[in-house]
Amino acid sequence: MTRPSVLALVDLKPGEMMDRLLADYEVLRDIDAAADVEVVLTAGNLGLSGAQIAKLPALKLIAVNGVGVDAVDLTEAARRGIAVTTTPDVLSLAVAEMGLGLALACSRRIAEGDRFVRAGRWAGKGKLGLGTSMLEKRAGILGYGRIGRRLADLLRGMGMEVLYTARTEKPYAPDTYRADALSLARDCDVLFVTAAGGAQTRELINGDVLAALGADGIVVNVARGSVMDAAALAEALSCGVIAGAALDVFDDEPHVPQCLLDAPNCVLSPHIGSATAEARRAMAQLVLDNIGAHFAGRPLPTPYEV
Ligand code: 8YV
Repeated sequence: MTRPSVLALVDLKPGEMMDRLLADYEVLRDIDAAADVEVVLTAGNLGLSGAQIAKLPALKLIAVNGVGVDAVDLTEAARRGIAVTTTPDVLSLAVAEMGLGLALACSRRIAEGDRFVRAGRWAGKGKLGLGTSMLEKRAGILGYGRIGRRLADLLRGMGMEVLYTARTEKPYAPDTYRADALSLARDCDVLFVTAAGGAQTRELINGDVLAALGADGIVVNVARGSVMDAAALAEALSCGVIAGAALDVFDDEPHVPQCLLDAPNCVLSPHIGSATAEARRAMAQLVLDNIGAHFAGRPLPTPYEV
């Protein structure tokens, strides 16, 4: 019996989840040799462009291993009647946890302290400056979706006052609403970016927002690099407009702009927000469930709906 074909632009992790894909499907890797393929597997930060969709005339399903669809040409997918699925909820805790870890790494100088010890500066009687206590500060969440709310739960549970901004105020939210990024930044000390990427949020964190965050403020981005004006951020760090930044995502990954590599008090990580064995296994399971449902003619478990 011939197995259905899937074009995999990325691997599922851990390896045994990829083995399951390979066991059930004919896995193709070359988009230029996949004209008959109905399903493509891609990542949130990789997506599928209009030019790629045009190479796949038989395409019926874009299965995203992630929650971001900003890199998928949704207009073209809708025009062609191509379904898009994502992996919501199962990665929220991992990404929220990463935001928390990055904020602590920056405010408590953990990453800097690691470099300090390894460089022999502790042994050489050097001094690492004082950190600040994040948990005694107010948190601001920009983007109050699944990940933002999960992060808010963690921060509130640790005793922080939490404020948020989103397109609209959420009824029954346990946290305090601010109408926009500027007023949120003005009223918080640690600003967490969890908003979806795309045109609507492009460079929402600009020089004005960073100035409003203030000289003791820290910004943490676990969402998309596009939400941040990287040049304005580097400038704000260099001039002491804000105290620090911790970034897991960048505009042109895996390339990190030199200005951020050079910026002081800037903790960098290689887009690993959802990269826990637990989250990635659950994400892969949802991908397999969606692909399986497509070929069985069943409703897709987690379709992305605009
Ligand atoms: C992943 C992401 O790094 O969910 C997203 O949109 O960017 C991340 O969770 C990516 O999708 C890798 O699979």
